[in-house]
Amino acid sequence: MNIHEKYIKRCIELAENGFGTTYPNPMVGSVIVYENKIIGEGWHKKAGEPHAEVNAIRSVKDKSLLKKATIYVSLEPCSHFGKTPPCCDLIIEHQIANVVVGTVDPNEKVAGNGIKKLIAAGANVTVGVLEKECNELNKRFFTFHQKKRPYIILKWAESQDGFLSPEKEINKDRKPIWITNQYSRQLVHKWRSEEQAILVGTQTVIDDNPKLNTRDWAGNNPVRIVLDQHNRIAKDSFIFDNSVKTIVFTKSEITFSEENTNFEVIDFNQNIIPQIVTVLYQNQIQSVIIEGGLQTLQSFIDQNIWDEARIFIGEITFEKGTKAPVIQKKNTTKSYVQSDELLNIRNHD
Ligand code: AOF
Ligand code: ZN
Repeated sequence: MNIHEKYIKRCIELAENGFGTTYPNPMVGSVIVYENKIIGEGWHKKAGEPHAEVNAIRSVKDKSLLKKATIYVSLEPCSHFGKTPPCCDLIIEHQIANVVVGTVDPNEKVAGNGIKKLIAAGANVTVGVLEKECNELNKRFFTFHQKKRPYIILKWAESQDGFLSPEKEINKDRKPIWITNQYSRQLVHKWRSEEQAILVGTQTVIDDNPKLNTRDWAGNNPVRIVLDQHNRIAKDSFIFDNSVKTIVFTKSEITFSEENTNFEVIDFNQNIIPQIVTVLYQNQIQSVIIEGGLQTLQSFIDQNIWDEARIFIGEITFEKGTKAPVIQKKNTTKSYVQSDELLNIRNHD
């Protein structure tokens, strides 16, 4: 690891302090170095509040050192007036000699303009240090701006022999059978709290009546997205309990009582998967976790509209039943997290 990488790595560490609080902004960290010593640090804490570079510059005690210093930022300094003024202007105002940038900002309002502005002002600018790591840090923000859709995580649990659920005769009372344990359940609630939306298909709601909230983890509930093409879901299901904002895609006229104010009903199109991701994009939703069932998961896989799959593999065997979704795709990487119970697949398209 060279010197630049060392300090950008520190920027990433600082940026991570903002996990969960910066939305819709990205997590960004910045350090200021003079004669190989860090003289200032900062990170972006919350949208509307100062950006990382501003906090880093403010933290430097002797501002006269800035002219000879290097500012490191995990994301290109912004060039636009958003909720806060451009970071570029502040860097130029303090005449900071060197700027090292992790990765270019995918936001159309910036997208290279920050770098151009700094170069035009005479700064010595280096771009693309630990670029992959800096992109990974804000995978949701990057996907949202580059692909004009949310970052999509598919999640399911399958038996040792590859089934989502056992055959109906075996499971006569149709109660959900737990493939995973209480710890994985808590982990799933943590995952839910990290994404802005959660989506399930009709059959999953009919079979499991899920709450789709984060009751086992301290964190925000994601917006619930439900597919109910033919209005088959009972109105007394938990997902219609008005406790969390819920978006329903349906072809039928669904009416809710006046107290049910937390709903949005959207016309179900023929081309439902692209429609969902467009609607989520229009709602400024940067990420979604999809928790079943088979048809819903497989549709996203078949249309190659997904970014990550998290698959629990239980010890139980079912022998017969509903087969788990299948991912047959070249451009992916597979890794097992904590032994062989959790498989993570990343889609690199
Ligand atoms: C930076 N440093 O720490 C962050 C940046 O509305 P604003 O003013 O907060 O601007 C938000 C946009 O600024 C955001 O979409 C992203 O492009 C950039 N975020 N830029 O120089 C930071 N958080
Ligand atoms: Zn900025």
